[in-house]
Amino acid sequence: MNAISLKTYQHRRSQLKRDVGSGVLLFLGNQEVGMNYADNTYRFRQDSSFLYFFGLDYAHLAAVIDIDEDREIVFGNELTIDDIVWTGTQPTLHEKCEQMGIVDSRPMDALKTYLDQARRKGQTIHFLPPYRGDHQVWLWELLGLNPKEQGIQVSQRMVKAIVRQRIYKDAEEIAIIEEAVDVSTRMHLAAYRKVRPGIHEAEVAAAVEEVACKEGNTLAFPTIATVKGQVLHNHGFIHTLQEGDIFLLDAGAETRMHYAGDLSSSMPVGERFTERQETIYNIHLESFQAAVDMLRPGVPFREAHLAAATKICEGMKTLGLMKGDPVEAAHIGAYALFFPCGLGHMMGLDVHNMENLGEEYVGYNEGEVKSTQFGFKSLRLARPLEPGFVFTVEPGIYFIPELIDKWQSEGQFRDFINYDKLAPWRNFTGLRNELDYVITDNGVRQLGTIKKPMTLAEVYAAKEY
Ligand SMILES: [Mn+2]
Repeated sequence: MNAISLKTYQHRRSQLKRDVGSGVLLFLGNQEVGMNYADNTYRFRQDSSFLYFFGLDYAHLAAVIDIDEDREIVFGNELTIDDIVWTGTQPTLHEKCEQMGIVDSRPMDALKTYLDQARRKGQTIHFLPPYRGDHQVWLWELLGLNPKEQGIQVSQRMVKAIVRQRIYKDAEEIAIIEEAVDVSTRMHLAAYRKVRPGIHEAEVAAAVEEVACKEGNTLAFPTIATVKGQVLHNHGFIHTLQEGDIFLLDAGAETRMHYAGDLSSSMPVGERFTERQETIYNIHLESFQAAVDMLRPGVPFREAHLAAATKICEGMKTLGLMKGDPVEAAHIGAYALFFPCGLGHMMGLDVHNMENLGEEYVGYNEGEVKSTQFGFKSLRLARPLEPGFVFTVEPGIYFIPELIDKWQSEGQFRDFINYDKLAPWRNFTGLRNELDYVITDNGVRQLGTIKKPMTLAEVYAAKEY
């Protein structure tokens, strides 16, 4: 298993101190969270920025980097005998911190005192946007800010400095991400073997998740395993697979180091796709390739998105479902009837990397405003690509009956969409593939050492029908 070296953690903290320049950086670690009662908790997941800078994968910790005093302090409590009886023992707080190159550890009670003193000295307390209720309450206790005020008081300086670091993946991180992608690919290969008429979506999901779980990984996000792929986040597992259906899987592993893989596959439930399904699948593959052909340093990801959207419009035009100039149809947003989401997103410690810090800081250049138009508003990544960026590419083609009806009744993009030709396609459902990439100094590299089926021939060969 690849890991991150102590030197890297120390370097990350030093760079952050230099970049923010002054004040006190407050990091709240995650807590155990009750699912239906306090002692029955969700799987513990440490906050990703906490992991990135401190590497401590334990609940109930906080950390402070006091830039003005040049101090790094971790706050936490030692286990009580009750904790040890129920959950076993752990290294002491001091031992945990020493492994991460931090010599100063203090009881959790001392955190508020430390922050109060810092504020009395006139130091700025920088903190990140809270995404959990318990962090909002904690910030209220520590800083006296009620949750409504917290959003405005979030430190943009700290957010931007963290994004500036976490957005570039170094060789250590890429090696771990590649492990996650390989596990994810094997999860998908299990689905190609499992999918057939008569079995249930839940059986495929179980086969997929087994691959991740039996090697000690977890899931990077809830699995999508469905024959209703037009519902973009379909987590229900309620259908039985039937001959003629398209099965869509979107699933990925999170390694023990908490880096994510994220892949999607579409396959026939039967031996082969129907002719119509093959046609749409191939239009989708062309759009995928058009996007990948754009990927290199300096090219805005928005351009790759538009290249994929243009190919979809071209394909729809050959089927008579669209008309007019495909380039224009893509640029004004008519493509979004069939491709209502973005082409991809940053990936790292989070499957949508750093989305908690604010999508506009991660996926967009400073000063660049995200569109509010349907389709473009779901483009999570738009900025020019740089070496070290790790992200997904996942164009799809979906027929969403409710969306078709809405656009038709509103007369949206009537010059580009042949609504009268869409009736026979309403129940087509949807399909996508998704792969993960890293931008290199002069191009792009697909992540993973195992091939995921993409072409029709590869898809059919991967099925054990
Ligand atoms: Mn994705």
